[in-house]
Amino acid sequence: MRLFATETSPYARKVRIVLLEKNIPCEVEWVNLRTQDHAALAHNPLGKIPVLLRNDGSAVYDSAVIVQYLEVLRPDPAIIPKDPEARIEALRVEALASGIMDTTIAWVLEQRHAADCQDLNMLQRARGKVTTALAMLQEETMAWKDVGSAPVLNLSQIATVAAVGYVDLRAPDFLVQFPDLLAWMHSMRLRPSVSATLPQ
Ligand SMILES: N[C@@H](CCC(=O)N[C@@H](CS)C(=O)NCC(=O)O)C(=O)O
Repeated sequence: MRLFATETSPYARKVRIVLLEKNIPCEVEWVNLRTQDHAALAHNPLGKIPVLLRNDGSAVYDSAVIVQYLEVLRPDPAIIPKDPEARIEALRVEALASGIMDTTIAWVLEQRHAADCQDLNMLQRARGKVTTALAMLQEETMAWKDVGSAPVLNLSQIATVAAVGYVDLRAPDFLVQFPDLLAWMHSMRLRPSVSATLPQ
């Protein structure tokens, strides 16, 4: 199997952590999204990464679908709870984390416009949404104090690491008001799947 990814994509990082936690061998091909004809385009017409190319040549995307595929491919160790209520809860946290990624990326792209062309309302709304969602993730992490040394991480924790790691990379100011979340992230760096996928 081959994963098309970039080193900074939080969606790809979520998948890379799942692969490491489940010990699934997979080649990673780094893609340059700035080029018109990057390799992932041949497998996803939307040109988005991550894309997982299976050994039979078929492609799986987006990141949430890849995670579900990997859980079916290698059910043990499980990262998604089997209990229906716990499962929905894990998928909700994954969706919250994905929303943080989407909104932070939109904020970053808007910030790249010349100062007099930026949509200040949009920037303010995006910042408000991300910080409210980060406050919710900080609450979640209160119950995850010792997961750094757990046998396996679960999807909620993996998605949280990927989302907060991206905010820390691109908009570290947003995190200043969440010292407990930052401390939790720091403690997670001891975990090999987390340290091996730190965005560069
Ligand atoms: N919902 C998708 C989002 C993937 C996504 O937006 N990836 C970004 C990189 S972080 C991308 O490929 N952007 C290039 C583009 O949109 O053309 C997922 O979860 O995989």
